[in-house]
Amino acid sequence: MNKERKGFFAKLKEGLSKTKQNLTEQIESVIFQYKKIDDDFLDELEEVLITSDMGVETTMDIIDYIKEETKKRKLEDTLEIKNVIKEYLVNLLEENQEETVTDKQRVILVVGVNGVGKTTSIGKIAYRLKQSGKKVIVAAADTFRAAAVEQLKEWCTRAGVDIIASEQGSDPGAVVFDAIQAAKARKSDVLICDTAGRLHNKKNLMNELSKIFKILDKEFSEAHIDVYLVIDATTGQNGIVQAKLFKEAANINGMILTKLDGTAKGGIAFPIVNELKIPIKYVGVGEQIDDLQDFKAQDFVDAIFE
Ligand SMILES: Nc1nc2c(ncn2[C@@H]2O[C@H](COP(=O)(O)OP(=O)(O)O)[C@@H](O)[C@H]2O)c(=O)[nH]1
Ligand SMILES: [Mg+2]
Repeated sequence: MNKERKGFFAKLKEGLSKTKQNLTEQIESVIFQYKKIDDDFLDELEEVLITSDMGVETTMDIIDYIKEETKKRKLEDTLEIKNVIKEYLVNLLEENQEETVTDKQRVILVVGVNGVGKTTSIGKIAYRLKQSGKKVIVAAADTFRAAAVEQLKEWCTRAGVDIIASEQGSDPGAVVFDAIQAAKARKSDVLICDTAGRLHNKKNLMNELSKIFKILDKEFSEAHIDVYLVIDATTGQNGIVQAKLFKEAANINGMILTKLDGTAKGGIAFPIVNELKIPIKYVGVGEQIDDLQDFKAQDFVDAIFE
């Protein structure tokens, strides 16, 4: 690891220290309690995983994998199981993980319920893209609250990128329309759209998002469009419920997991990816502009398990 990587990893590890306590230390206590890999050990491990944030489905998958690998590799000692679990989790998180490589202009539509960290994450992404030499425009399509536009403006000033905004209560679709025209005229590399997180019900959500998608389709069909869902790690299992709802309402192809700093619930990343089959693209590890990292499966698992 180079120095910068190391700094990122240290930050991630520090943020995930409570998750480590919650998950790894419990797993280790079962491993030390039992010496041999047998049914009693597996039952106990299953219980620990379920009561952590893994959830039933993912726990069953992990236990099945352990059983298979134990047989295949003729494992006997429980001490070997931690690495088997890590291996399973890295593979799980790496599935569908693909970097976006495109020559087209890009659009990132950021969705998620109120308070999860959409606006903050947009500020951080805008900053990162700008730092890497990209021309970025941000669309303030959360027109529901006046404060939302002000907050986004502040982030854009800090990041040094342009923002397209309208007054509170205006049509989010109109803002996106204007932003698309600006993106074309100014030849931006990436247009990032903020959205309101009004999640009364699925129909409502679909209506609001589908308007934006129609405009993108019609006005900017030449662009590469990503839809990233922001999930607040501190909400634990509820994050999975939100993610499922959004997946039904929109073509989500990436997730941003925020507030990993200081929560014990970072393990939620595993069942979310397992149940939704959507890759995590970024993780939020604090409130500062540089507190957003590319998601790296191996680093994430190492930070929790080492
Ligand atoms: N500790 C921490 N706080 C965060 C993170 N991301 C966002 N927040 C905070 O979460 C709150 C809501 O964020 P905001 O971006 O306004 O959420 P939005 O309603 O989805 O746009 C703010 O106080 C942010 O500072 C993160 O990664 N770590
Ligand atoms: Mg917001």
